[in-house]
Amino acid sequence: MIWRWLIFSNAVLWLAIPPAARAATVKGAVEITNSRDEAVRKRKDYTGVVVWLEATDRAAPAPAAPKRAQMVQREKRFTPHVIAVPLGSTVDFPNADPIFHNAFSNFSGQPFDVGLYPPGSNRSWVFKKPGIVRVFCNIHPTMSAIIAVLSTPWYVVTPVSGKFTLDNVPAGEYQLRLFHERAVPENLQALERTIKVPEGGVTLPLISISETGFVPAPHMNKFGREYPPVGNGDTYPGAPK
Ligand SMILES: [Cu+2]
Repeated sequence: MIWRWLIFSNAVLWLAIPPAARAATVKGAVEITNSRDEAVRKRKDYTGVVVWLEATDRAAPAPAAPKRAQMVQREKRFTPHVIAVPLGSTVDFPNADPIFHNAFSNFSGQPFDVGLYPPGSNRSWVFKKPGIVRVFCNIHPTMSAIIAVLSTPWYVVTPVSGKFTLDNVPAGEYQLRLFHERAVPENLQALERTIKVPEGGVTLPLISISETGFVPAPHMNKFGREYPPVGNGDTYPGAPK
């Protein structure tokens, strides 16, 4: 009898919730193909793909509340390498290295420059424009990272497995959007699609992202010039002589 009562009471609760508030779960997975990246080829490392949904059958809802995120600089790397944050969020760039760094971006997403700063200190930036921000260091040409600034509440960055879950998605119609730093824009656009999310949620078919056509290109420093030759790259205050 108890189980019958439980089913009945849960059903009553379910019916008491207005349809728009019955948020569903969207599950899916990405794989990365045609990659020259060793981690992808050898370990099937599908980390760092940004997946997000934009409502298409109603007015866009407010983005998630701005948050404080962190991108640490350690061993001349930005960690995590890819983050996604709601519009208006603050990103800290703590310098955990014994050397100076200078995070900046001069790409179209949102140019910023936190300036040169010493070991053990932090600089922050508030990201007020939605888009993909490509982050570099003005001292070290090999350092790069991605910050996806999103104006939608439904977004995720894939873990190594490539599997993702988007929670609290109200039933409706959405544009599925993707970003992967080693996929050319045409390949990503071809994968974007309209999806219907029913009240019971949905599991999407595998999303296969090809890196075909991707050519790693050197970027300029924040002054729009080439980095000094290797060996002279650490010409910052306090650099070893
Ligand atoms: Cu650096």
